[in-house]
Amino acid sequence: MIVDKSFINLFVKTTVRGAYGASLFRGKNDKISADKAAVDEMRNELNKINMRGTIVIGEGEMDEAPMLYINEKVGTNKGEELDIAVDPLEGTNFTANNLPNALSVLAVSKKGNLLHAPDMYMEKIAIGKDLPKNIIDLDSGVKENIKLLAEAKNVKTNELTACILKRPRHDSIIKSLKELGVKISFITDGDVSGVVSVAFPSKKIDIYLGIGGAPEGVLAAAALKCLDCQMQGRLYFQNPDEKNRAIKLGIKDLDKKYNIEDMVRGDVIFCATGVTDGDFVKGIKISKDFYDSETLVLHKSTKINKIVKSHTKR
Ligand code: VTB
Repeated sequence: MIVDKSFINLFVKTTVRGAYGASLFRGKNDKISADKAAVDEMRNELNKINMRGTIVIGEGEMDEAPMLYINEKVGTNKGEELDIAVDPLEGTNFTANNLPNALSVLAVSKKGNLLHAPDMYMEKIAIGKDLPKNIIDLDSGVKENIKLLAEAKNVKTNELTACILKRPRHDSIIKSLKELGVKISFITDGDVSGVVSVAFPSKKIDIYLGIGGAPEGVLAAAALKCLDCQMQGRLYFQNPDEKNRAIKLGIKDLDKKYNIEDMVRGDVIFCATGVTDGDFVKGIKISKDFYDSETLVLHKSTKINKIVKSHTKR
């Protein structure tokens, strides 16, 4: 992927505009309008960029999403062929209720390099950087993973903290964590942010565990790739129909455990702009004529890892 700073900035602008659009609906109890505003803004920006882009993770399949649907072409149709994963509003509930951690998120790679994850669940496990390779494995079970992580960090299991989405489907994971005395940091939504928190020691999250959206899994994998962390994901099917959908989307091995390299090959850019204030970035601040934004920007090959602030005319 041929990338320079000004090219990356075009994608930053895309999530900034997405976040700004959604921010107009904070606390209005209207998830649909908030999401639509983010989608409209993001699509408008993407279509200004000189690229031959394809949405590979988006708002849904063509028949169910009018915009930013899977396989939609974006950009000016000049330039490099790129694959784009978007979650224009990650945390529609957060936005509707004006709660922390709503983000507008995007990842970009060379064509063919992002897993085309269907819109269904994925089991996820993720840990931070500088740890022995392959110590986590979805098949090892929670207790084994925690014990190996504690050993690698040279701490007791009750000194570790796990982040997990608060859902009844996670009861058995939670039980195992409690038996080992692991501290639990629950989130109510937004597992892109949850997974990415393993990368930043200041967040004090040693491991992310649990089942969330597969598209969100690929976006988080893009971020963790830039931050040299480890993650594994596996599609989690709720019924035979979901299996058929995955097969139709070209997935051959339904039980495959995807490591980061299997979800995101080669170079990748990741941008996440705050809609509401959150763990990584502040939300959009609107004044009379301007708005301020904060975006977490990551780029694998140039090791960019920074918060970009903008002050833009409305
Ligand atoms: C997941 C998670 C997302 O919504 O998709 C979740 O990955 C939906 O899960 O980050 P449930 O079906 O259990 O509600 C988010 O939390 C927000 O989009």
